[in-house]
Amino acid sequence: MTTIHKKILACGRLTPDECLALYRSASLPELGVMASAVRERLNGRYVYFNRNVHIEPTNVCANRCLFCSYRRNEGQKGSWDLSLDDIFAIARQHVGSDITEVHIVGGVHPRHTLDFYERMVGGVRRILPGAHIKAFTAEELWRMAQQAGLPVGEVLARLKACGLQSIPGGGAEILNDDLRARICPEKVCAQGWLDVHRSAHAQGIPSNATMLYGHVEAYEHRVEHLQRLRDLQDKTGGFNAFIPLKFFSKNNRLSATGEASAIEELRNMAICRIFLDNIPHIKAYWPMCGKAVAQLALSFGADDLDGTIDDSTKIYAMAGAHDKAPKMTVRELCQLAQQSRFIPVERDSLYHAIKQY
Ligand code: V47
Repeated sequence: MTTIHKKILACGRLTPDECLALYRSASLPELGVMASAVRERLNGRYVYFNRNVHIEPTNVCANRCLFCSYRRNEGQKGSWDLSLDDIFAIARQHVGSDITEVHIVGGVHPRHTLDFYERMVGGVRRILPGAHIKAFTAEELWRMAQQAGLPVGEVLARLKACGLQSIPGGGAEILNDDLRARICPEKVCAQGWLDVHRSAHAQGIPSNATMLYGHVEAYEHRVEHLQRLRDLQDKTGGFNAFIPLKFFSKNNRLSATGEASAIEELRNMAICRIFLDNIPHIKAYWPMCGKAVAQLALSFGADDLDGTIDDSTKIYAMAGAHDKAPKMTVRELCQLAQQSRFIPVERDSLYHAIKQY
């Protein structure tokens, strides 16, 4: 047994150098054993999922991230830009359904004002009063604040008053400014992304964190990213889940870099679980990684499968993900967990158990 393995079994915390050593040399089976030990300590044999839908108001975006296959200019072929009425019509389609979460995320629209987003959240809240609203990445929130000339804390407070309950983990990409300058030059800087989350946590708004990997970053960048998240989580405790997002290479300006293998996806999942010992849940986001890898990921540290989705997100299909119309029934989600001898649990957005299967 290696020193790192012994440390993990003794509930020790990995240093960044140890994390880098795992990325460089640990084998997949070794990582599976170590990540499963951490996973079992934190989440037992449970696999969480929820009943959710996404609303993607627009893919018109002021940013031009090199990895993005989704963004369009205003009026460009393939763009969409929903009005508030369009958005409310989508929300109304779910009245009387069993969904418990609406995830709202889209492009950074060049012209919309904070008032538009307040009316959006308030309207969805009135139409679906029982659903949790998880909305707007740190990038979108930072832009709203810039556009309104307000501190981001005030933007968050105003959206919270309208019904915002948590924020998703997007826009993090890799939390290193040199790399951000190369792949997403217009986006908020690494510290800015963290500050939006810190501000949300201070107001009792929990959030998630992602990492977009498998493009031009080095293992050192991934370690720095994880370290910065772990440091913030030590201070606030506001992150519920971490979601590694493998870069998909179709229809974007980083296509030439190729894509990480399934082995690398599982290795990365395991290392994230091991290193982020203070973030309770690791999500295998199946519309991105596919159902088969998501199922395997449960044996490499993941304990959460996101949700039913119901064909409501396009971002990964546009970048080349296999599932062009992602949806899963509760029965299918339960089967993924049970076939791997885990116990499926339907959760709410804050990870309270609703029903164990
Ligand atoms: O920030 C963009 C990523 C993210 C590509 O919080 C790409 O529960 C792969 O953050 N290949 C948005 N990834 C999605 C997101 C998310 C998804 C699911 C659950 C949650 C949550 C959050 O998608 C972006 C970016 O990192 N992304 N383009 C691409 N070509």
